[in-house]
Amino acid sequence: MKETTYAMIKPDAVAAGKIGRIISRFEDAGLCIERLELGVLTREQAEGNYQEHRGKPFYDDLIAFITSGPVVKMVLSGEGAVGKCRTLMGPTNPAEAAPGTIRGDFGLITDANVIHGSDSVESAAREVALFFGS
Ligand code: IDP
Ligand code: MG
Repeated sequence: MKETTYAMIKPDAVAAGKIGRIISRFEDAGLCIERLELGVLTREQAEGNYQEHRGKPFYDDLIAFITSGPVVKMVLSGEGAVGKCRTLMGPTNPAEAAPGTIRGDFGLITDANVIHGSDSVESAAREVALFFGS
């Protein structure tokens, strides 16, 4: 089924100059880039994106990190786009991410793990609205 998802290149990967190579992974996999924007998240956007993690030990560091510099916000579409994007990303901890995944190739630690992607169709709709409006 054709789906829409939200993905975001995090400040570590933008600072490391990996934007083009990461976007290529999505394009090479056949996902269509519907929206694309570089910018620094507001605190409200960061908290909205990570509301499920509020109160966890890493939450304050996560909000500080994700607002620490520019990110690349993207809306991607295609067959099974939500799961496809997550597969291309690899697991949350880059140390456990296989070579060939974005986190496996460009990341080292969970705190700065290169890329965000919506985890469900419902999260995707919420995150697209949060960052691009509905
Ligand atoms: P995901 O990004 O793979 O969906 P989530 O569990 O939703 O992973 O966590 C959101 C983000 O919070 C992660 O991408 C990572 O940046 C950060 N994070 C998650 N767990 C930890 C942790 O145990 N320590 C530090 N940061 C974490
Ligand atoms: Mg998540």
